[in-house]
Amino acid sequence: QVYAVFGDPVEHSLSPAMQNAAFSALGLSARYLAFRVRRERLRDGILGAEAMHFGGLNLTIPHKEAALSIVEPDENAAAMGAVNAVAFRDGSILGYNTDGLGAVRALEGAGVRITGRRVLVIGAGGAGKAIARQLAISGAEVSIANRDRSRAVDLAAAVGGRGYGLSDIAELVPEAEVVVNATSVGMRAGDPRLFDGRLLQEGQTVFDIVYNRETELLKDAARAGSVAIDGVPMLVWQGALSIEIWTGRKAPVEVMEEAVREELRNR
Ligand code: SKM
Repeated sequence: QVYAVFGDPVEHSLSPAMQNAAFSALGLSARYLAFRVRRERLRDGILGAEAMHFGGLNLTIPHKEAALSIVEPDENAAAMGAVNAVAFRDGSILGYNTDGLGAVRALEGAGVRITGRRVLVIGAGGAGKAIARQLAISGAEVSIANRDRSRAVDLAAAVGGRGYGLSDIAELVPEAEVVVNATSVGMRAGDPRLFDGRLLQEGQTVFDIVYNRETELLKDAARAGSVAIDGVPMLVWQGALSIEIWTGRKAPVEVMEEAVREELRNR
């Protein structure tokens, strides 16, 4: 059985290393590959994969939103406006979003209780949308801060939270119990800080979706004595939930996390 991630660019994807490790651990004879699929060929790619009886797909940048009009999204993916997992079932092409739940599982895995917690999500793009919605479903009190304030306000209205601009961040951070960076700020060395690290306090949890390096935000969090969670567990959990959708098997998350960290060390 063949599985794949479609993206453009896609060379950076850690999914092949992670998912192939998972399939081996599960004893499945399956292969997971990365394909560069151009934006305008997404439909061809998905239909081709279906024609060739692929087991399933993940979608990453820039395909998650466009896929909504190609596959049948479930309610969750439709509400998040993004599909990152595709399954082929009895002639139907089904779309799911495992990013939001992946983030929640990452937090829970680190021992963070979500229900009733004040959570600040920074960023209202694709990841921010999925994470904010899933946190709200899990019972968090969600605030969203975004450079374009109107996007934060729209997302907050959709999930039942509050929306702010980035200028409010200095007041929001100290009040939050959990701070989530759902932007790509920090992916590149030399990126500016999202906010002054001295605003963080002991007892807070900081979750940064960036997984390729230790960001300034995570360093600030460690200095402040708060719990710091990088983006690897979310990547692992979105992949694990994808495997569960495709195969009905429980995914070996520890093996997957080790495969991702090993791959990152070798890059
Ligand atoms: O949502 C995930 C996607 O399923 C796979 C991925 C990757 O391979 O880099 C990243 C995220 O967008």
